[in-house]
Amino acid sequence: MKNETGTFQTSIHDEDFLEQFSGGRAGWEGLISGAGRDTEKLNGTWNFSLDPYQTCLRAGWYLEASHDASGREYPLDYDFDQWEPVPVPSCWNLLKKEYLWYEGPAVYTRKFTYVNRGEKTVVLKIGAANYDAKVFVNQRYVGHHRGGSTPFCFDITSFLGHDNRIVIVVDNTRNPNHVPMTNTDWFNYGGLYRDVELLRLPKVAITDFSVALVPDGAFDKLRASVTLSDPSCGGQAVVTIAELGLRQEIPVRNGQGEVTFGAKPELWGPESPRLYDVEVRFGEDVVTDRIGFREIRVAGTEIRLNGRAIVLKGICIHEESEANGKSVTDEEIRENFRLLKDLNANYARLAHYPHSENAARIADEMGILLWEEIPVYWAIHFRNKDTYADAENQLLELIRRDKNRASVILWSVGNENPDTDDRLNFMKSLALRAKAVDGSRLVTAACLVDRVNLIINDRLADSLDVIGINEYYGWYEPNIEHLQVIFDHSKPTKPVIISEFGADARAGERGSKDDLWTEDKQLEVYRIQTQTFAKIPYIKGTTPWILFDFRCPRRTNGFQDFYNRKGLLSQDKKTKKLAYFCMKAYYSR
Ligand code: GCB
Repeated sequence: MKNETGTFQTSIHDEDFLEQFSGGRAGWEGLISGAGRDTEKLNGTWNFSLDPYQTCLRAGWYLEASHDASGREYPLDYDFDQWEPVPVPSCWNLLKKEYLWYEGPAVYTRKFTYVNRGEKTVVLKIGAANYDAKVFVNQRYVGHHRGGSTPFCFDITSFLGHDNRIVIVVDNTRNPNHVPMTNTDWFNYGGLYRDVELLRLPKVAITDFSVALVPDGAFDKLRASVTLSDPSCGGQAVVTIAELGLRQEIPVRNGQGEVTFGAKPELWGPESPRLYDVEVRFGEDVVTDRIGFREIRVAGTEIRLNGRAIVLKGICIHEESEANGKSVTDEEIRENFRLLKDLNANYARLAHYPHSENAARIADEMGILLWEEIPVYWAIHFRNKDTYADAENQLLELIRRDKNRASVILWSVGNENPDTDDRLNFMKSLALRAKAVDGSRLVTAACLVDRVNLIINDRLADSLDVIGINEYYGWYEPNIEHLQVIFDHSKPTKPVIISEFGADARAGERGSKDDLWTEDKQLEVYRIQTQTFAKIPYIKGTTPWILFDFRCPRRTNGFQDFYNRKGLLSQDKKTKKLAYFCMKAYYSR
């Protein structure tokens, strides 16, 4: 470490200080399944400080060097234990009024004791940190992660003692090379906003596994796969599904194993979200999960769930609550899904980035189908290879995390990106990658229409199973009759989902159907949009934008007041706008 001396002069004259933290990047391959493991949460009270000038990293605060080489006590600019106590998980923006708009680095630290209980490996797992996180344990740099919504792991076994200090520098600075880049239509919450936990693992651990129905239309086979922490390891893993009377060996070679075997589970679906207790063992290690078995395929312009054509009656949802920002509670997730069910819907688009892992777990239980997405949003630095690597890593982390969730039927590789060659290459590669690693789901993206020629014509569609279309006819696009023209001009050979449409209305604002920002105008847009969709046979799903109003720095007029007002409900979810009832009636058909 360059900063080891911790002197004033070395730190103020060194503008290359970040180089020392460029190694040790955590990625999807290091992500370890916590399924059913007895994990130890490091949630709770941490000490916290904003650090806008990155002084923790520049001056090496994490080294906790209180004396210089001559033994003199050094005048330190920090005092970890006196810093403000904050809850983890949480978003710092909502902890204090003056933190609301803060974007930049901030430092979290806490102490914890560790006593070995016979495990060989201890892994630190962080559910999400927006956007960049650098981790230090006991004065040593462990590694970093980038990407604001997916989990990551570090093996910290060799860093631990009995008494430990952890320091995590989280930085939510928006950056043109990031995924997403600087401009989005949502609030840039910062912080350690999901669980931080320790996993205790035996010498050889199951790092990843999946058990899924073989998608061949027969509904009589399962495929189980397993990956071990030691790539040289072989032997037999065992998958057990007691309720099906099944115990199946998985031959493992070079740390990997896969087997297909006969089984006739009750199928998972919105009407009967049947989940089975599944256990996978290898040697001393065991993971357990509640897994549903279902098949999702497309046939022509149909989407078929368990062999039957299905219409996806959905709604878009941002991961946000008024009180907790992105650090949503399970109860808040359940509340959203209850509202969705009240709308007669069966499906949600979790926009525009991976939501909490618990969202898909709860959807599994409640029988809700999901579209999950990575934040390849609007303009991205599509030529930049490093940006691609970041996007692909986020995609693979998401797939690895949620691949055992029956509710997840669609992976979306992005939203509303311009149809350029660079974007096509970038997103096509993501779509192919998603298909290659997960053959049991469909791949999609929220595309734009060709608004000049009024036709669905995105070149990315060739690489997708389902075409998502965002359109705002009647709102951004004034002539709502163009919608019908677009559908008449288009002859898609794949299912189309209207992944967004809508209009802003401040709850309680009334007027005529032509008055912007009123519930009446929003209702009118919904009325015409839904009437138009009803006549188009290839539209197999809709997710209006959006369930409830959400914070957005771009929205500054008096009706908006820094909220996007396209919600069917107000931001506190207490007021249902008129359009809510229109959508509810449409979905009851
Ligand atoms: C879109 C974006 C979404 C925005 C929405 C809007 O097309 O995908 O993120 O919030 O429009 O309200 O403009």
